[in-house]
Amino acid sequence: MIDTHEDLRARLTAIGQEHVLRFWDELDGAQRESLAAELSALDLETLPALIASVLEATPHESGALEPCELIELGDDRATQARDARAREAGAALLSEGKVAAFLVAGGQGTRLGYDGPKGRFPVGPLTHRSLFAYHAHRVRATCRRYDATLPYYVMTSTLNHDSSVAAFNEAENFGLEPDQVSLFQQGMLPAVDLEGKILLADKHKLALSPDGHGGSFAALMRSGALDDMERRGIEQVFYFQVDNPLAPVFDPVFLGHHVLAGAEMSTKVVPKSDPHEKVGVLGKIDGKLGVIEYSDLSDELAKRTDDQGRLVFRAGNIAIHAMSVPFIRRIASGDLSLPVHRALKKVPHVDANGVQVSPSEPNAIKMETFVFDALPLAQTSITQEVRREDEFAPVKNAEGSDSPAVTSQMLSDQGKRWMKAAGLSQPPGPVEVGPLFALDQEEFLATLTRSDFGPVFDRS
Ligand code: UD2
Repeated sequence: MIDTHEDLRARLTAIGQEHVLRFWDELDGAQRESLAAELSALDLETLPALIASVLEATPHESGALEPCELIELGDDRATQARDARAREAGAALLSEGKVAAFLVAGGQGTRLGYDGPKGRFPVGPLTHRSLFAYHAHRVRATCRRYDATLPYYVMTSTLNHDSSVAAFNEAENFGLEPDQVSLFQQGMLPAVDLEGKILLADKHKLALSPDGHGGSFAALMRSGALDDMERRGIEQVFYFQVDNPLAPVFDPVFLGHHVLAGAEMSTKVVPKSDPHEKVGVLGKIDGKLGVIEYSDLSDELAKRTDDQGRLVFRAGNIAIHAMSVPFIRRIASGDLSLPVHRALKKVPHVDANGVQVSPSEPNAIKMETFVFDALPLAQTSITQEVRREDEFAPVKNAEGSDSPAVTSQMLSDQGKRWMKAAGLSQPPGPVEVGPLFALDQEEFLATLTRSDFGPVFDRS
C-alpha cells in the first residue's frame, strides 16, 4: 500500500526528513508514485535511531581479543575419523532433504567494475562458465548425489534483481527444477549526509543502497523464503557468497560438524595467506565468538605468531556459514538484532536547488549490517578450518589479488590436482572440471572413464 502524499509528509516531518519531498510539485505521476514507493519500503519509525547510531564515528571497542577454537585441518587418522563421522551426519541430513542452499548476490560489485550482476561473470577457465552456473551446478550435482530435492534461494537487490532473474531464465534455471529455485530482493537503506539527512539521487529518487548481507535475515522472512523452508521441513541453511566459484555448496563434512555440535551458526575459515590479507578474522571478543574486520585488527595482533610460527589470528573468514532455521527465524523476527555499520562514501546526489552534485570528498554515510554479526548471538557455533585451494577463490578486484585471473588459475589448478591423483598427464594450458562431473577429488576418480582425458571434464 502506498501512503498518500500528505500522510507521507506528516510521517517524514515527524522524523525531520521532509526535505525528500522538496521537488514533489515538479514530479509527474509516475515519479511521485516511484518516490512514494521507495519511502514506503523504508521503516520510517526505526530510521532515526539507525541514523543516530551511525552519525558519530565511535572509536572501535577493542575488547579483549583471543583466538577462537578451531576444528583444525589435519591428515592424521584421528582427524580422518572425526571428519568421516561428520560426513555421515551431513550426508544423512542431505539425503533427508533437510538443507537449503542460500546464495547472497545483492552487492554492488563496484571493485570488479563489471556491468551486470556478478553472478553472470564468466570464470570457467575454458568454458567461461559463469559464477551463477558454478553454484547452480553444485546444487544440482548434490541433489543427484543424495537423491534429494534441495531448495536453492538467491538474494538479490533492486540493483540487480531483474538482470539476475533474466540470467536464471535464459539458462532455464541451470537445469534446476523451477520450484526448487527462488530469487528475492534484500532491503535497501538510504545514504545520509553528515548531518543525518537522507540524500536524493534525483528529484524523485532516494540515494539507496543494499542494506548489507546482514539484511539476509529480514529478507528471508519478508520474502516468504523462511516460511517456504519451514513448509518443506528444512532444518539447516548453507550460506555462501556469489563471488566464490569454489564454494563447496552443501559440504556434508561442514554440515555434519555443525549439527553434531548442535550449533546454531557456524563458519568456515582458511589460514590467512599473510598477516594483512583483507579478510575478517574469527576470534573471541570479550569471550564471545565474532569476526574482527581486517581494518579493525591492529598491526601487532595481525602479525602475532604462536610457538609453531603460525599466525595467532589466522582464521580468515571465507563467508561460508551453516545456520539453523530456528536461529534465522529468531534474528529475523527482531528478537535479536544486528549492529549497523557506517561507511563514509562519496555519494552523488541532487542538492537543495535541484543541482546534480558529484562529490570529490566523502560526503555521506552508508549503513549496512553484516551477517557475521549474528555469530555472537548464536548459543553454539563451530569454526572449521579448510584448505584455501579447494574452497576459496573469490572474484573481487579487476586486477591483482582476488581477480578473475587468480580465480581462473585456482579452478584450473584444482582440476590438475585431481588429474594428477588419477594418474592423468596434465596439459600445459588450463583445465576445467564442471561440478556436474565431480564435486570433489573422490568423485572425480570415481566418475572418470577412458574417454575422459580433458582438458574439459563435464557432464550435463
Ligand atoms: C567480505 C567480508 C570479509 C571476508 C570476505 C570473504 C564483509 C564486510 N567482509 O568482504 O570479512 O569474509 O568477504 O570473501 O562482509 N552482499 C549482498 N548484499 C549486500 C552486500 C553484500 O548480497 O548488501 C553480498 C555480495 O553480493 C557478495 C558478498 O555479500 O556476494 C560479499 O560482499 P562484499 O564483496 O561487500 O564483501 P567483502 O569482499 O568486502
